[in-house]
Amino acid sequence: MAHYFVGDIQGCYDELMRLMERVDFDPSQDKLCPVGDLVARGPASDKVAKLMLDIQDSVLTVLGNHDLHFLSIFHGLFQPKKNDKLDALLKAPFAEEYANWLAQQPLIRTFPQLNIVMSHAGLHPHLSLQQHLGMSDWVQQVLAGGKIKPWLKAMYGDKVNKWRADFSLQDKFNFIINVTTRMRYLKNKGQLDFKCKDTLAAAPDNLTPWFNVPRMEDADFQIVFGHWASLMGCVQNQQYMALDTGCVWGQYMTMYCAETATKYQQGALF
Ligand SMILES: [Mn+2]
Repeated sequence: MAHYFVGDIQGCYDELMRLMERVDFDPSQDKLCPVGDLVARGPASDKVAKLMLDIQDSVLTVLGNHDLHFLSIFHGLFQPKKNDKLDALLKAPFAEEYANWLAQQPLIRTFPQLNIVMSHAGLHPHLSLQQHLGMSDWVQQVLAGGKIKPWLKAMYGDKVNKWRADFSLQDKFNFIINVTTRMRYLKNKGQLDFKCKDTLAAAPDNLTPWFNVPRMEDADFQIVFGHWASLMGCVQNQQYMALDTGCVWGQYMTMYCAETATKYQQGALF
């Protein structure tokens, strides 16, 4: 039995299948742990969604920004854009089942036996794991509770960029979602920057990648995350494991077996 963490899939079904074949993935024993952004932009979001439903007892995922965006479109808050390439999934007979399954998924998952915490974008260095989990557990209950439309509708925007003790409920909801699904760079007081997606070398001086800001908490777990394709896996160490290697942008998909610390790559060049 092994846990296979995998970077942003974004509808890249073929690469995912080839990786699962390479590791001889066995849904009766193994766990597939995608870092979120399962669908959107890639060629076969419908096939990825169907696969997740088919093997859902073996899937441990977290929500990414594109997953939340799919839920917003599914619930009628936005029209899908052409480049989202979500039409086939939205028209599929299992679209509602998929949306319901997705709405049950958490923003953060912990794997105590592996000493791993997984979040699509990461964890804010100024907050403890317990603070993160308190908020993300609550958001999971809200999303799974059925009345998600007003929360999703008020989720969009860049206003909530910094932790405050006196948050309204909606601001708390937006903050933890911004941290766990959108964060890349932080400004010097820990405010989230929502614009810069650059490589570390190209970033302006006033921005620091969230994982280079010292963590407030003296934690010994590894954070597994995706979301940041331009990192191209350059941050893979005992503390931080960045798995988005831009498969949907013509690069490759990365799978990481935690038990053996082995990485597998699949894409145009492999
Ligand atoms: Mn993302």
